[in-house]
Amino acid sequence: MNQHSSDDTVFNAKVALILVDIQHDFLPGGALAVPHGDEVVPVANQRMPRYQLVVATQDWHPPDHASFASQHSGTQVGDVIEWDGGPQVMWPDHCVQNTGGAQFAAALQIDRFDHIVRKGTDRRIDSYSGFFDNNHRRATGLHEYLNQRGIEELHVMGLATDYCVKFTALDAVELGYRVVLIYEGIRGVELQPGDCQRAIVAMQQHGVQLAT
Ligand code: VGL
Ligand code: ZN
Repeated sequence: MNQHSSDDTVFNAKVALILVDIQHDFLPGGALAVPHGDEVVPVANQRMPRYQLVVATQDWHPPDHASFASQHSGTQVGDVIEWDGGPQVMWPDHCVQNTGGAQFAAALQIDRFDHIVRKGTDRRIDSYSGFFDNNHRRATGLHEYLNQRGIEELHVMGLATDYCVKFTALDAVELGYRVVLIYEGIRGVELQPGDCQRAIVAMQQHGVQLAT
């Protein structure tokens, strides 16, 4: 009856939805479980039909990835080491290529994805952002993909607020996109209390808009 309520507005062709790392290992029970991470899945499913372009990022690490504590003797999960010229958080083995943990959440309607960007594939360097590795040396190709399709605005949601969502949104702003964070669709790791709140403030300070 009410076909034009704001809830089911379809955004114009210059707006894309970016779903960040909604994968098994980041859901409760996964290797790097984000508390309440599963709650973003219905939000993503509900939102996808409203966009003409949907892109998902997928953390996709080799088994010996340098972000894994298992690769650095004497380190524990949560430690921060100096690695390749920058700080690197030590994570549990997660999102290993071609394992179940790297798959998208089972309930996620992946048939609605237009494109998937895999990141963190080089063992030597981590890649929180969907656009660049953590040292901004190599691009993933996401910017070119969006650019070729005339995308000017990105609506970002997924996991985790304080890592991959944050760095994807910050890079997007820097690349010139208008960026909107879908608040109900993000959850964070919160290694330190307040990390998620600080991440949201940092994003806002860099020009990310918050959609609640
Ligand atoms: C992520 C830590 C390590 C994320 C990925 O998706 O936020 N966090 N790898
Ligand atoms: Zn990772």
